[in-house]
Amino acid sequence: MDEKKKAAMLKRFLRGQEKALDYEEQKERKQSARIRKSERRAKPPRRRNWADAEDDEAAQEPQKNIRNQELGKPARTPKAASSENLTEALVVGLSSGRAVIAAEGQQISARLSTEIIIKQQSSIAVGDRVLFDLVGGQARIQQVLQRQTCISRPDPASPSRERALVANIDLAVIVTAAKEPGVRPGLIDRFLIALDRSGVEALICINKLDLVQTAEESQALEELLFPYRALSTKILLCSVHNGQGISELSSLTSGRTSVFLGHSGVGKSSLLNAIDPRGGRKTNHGRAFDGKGRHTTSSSSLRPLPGGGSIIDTPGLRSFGLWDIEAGDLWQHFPDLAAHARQCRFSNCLHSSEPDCGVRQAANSGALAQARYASYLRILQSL
Ligand SMILES: Nc1nc2c(ncn2[C@@H]2O[C@H](COP(=O)(O)OP(=O)(O)OP(=O)(O)O)[C@@H](O)[C@H]2O)c(=O)[nH]1
Ligand SMILES: [Mg+2]
Ligand SMILES: [Zn+2]
Repeated sequence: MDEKKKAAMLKRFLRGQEKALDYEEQKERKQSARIRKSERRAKPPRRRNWADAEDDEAAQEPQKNIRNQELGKPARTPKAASSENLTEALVVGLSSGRAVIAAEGQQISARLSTEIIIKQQSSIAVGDRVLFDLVGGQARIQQVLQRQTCISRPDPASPSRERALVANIDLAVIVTAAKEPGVRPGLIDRFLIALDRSGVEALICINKLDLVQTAEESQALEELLFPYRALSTKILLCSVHNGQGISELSSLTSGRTSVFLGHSGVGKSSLLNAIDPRGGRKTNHGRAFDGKGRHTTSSSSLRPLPGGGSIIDTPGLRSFGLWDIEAGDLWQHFPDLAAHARQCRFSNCLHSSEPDCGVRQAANSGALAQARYASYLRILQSL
């Protein structure tokens, strides 16, 4: 689609949305747009690097990870509003200018304050704890409370802007399917780097194990997973269809806030339905010609689990690029690779073409999995 068509589509979409907003919201939108425009003029675009070419389709959704030390900052400057009128709530869903929040056992739709709207994609995410007040009988979110953890990425439509994916997560379940569409190690590696940087525990969940039927298929899967078995990250083999691994997944997520991440069609919503007795999440079969998903889940949503904790379903990611990571830091997020870095001649070795590189030697001798080293080099090149 050419730029002209895209712009016209966007205009039509925005016009449709505007009609749906009441007068006050329109005023807020216009004000935010003005401020955003002036911000864009003032700020140079941030550095980014694009997704692994191995990842499918558009490779258009780079990810920004917030470092642990940055997580201590509040998502935005607290407002000077009197805290007596403010009530705490949890963001369970988000749409443009609005959030669904859970407070005192109820779910309500709330507007975002102008300040939050301006930076919506970075300042508020599903999983955030917020303070809201009631203005003219309507809930309005005034403040986002300090986050424990946050996984964010650049806005796919405007990559120089940050978009927080989820907040306050204890566990991220990286879901991939043994078949239909198949395991994507490049994506697993990117998720692992991102989660390591954001301080969120990772769990690799290989779903659709029922589709692995021959000894050859089983061996091919084990070979793919072999490098990951050496890492401290837990790997869980699951099948929604025959129940394999479901009770373990249930107990691993129980009492914690977990997010399920992965490509479309790998079975994230199906797994969530399997561990949440209330089920009800929409699922859909993949495309017949390539087994890829149909992007059935269109927005992130959080649901509490009856036994304690909560789970967040997310839309399938096309790709998972990295942003805000220095080339020189990358190897530290590959623990298997880092184990050989001490043998390198240079302390600032990037482990690519430097002489006497311990990591490259380990990959050549088989002490380090070739696939992981190749993945490291691909990501390094993209930085
Ligand atoms: N054979 C098999 N099919 C499964 C399994 N789990 C899920 N599926 C099927 O895979 C398809 C996609 O499942 P979804 O749960 O919609 O996948 P998703 O990851 O939520 O996809 P998006 O919402 O598009 O991101 C559905 O037809 C499911 O029935 C499994 O363990 N085995
Ligand atoms: Mg889904
Ligand atoms: Zn080296």
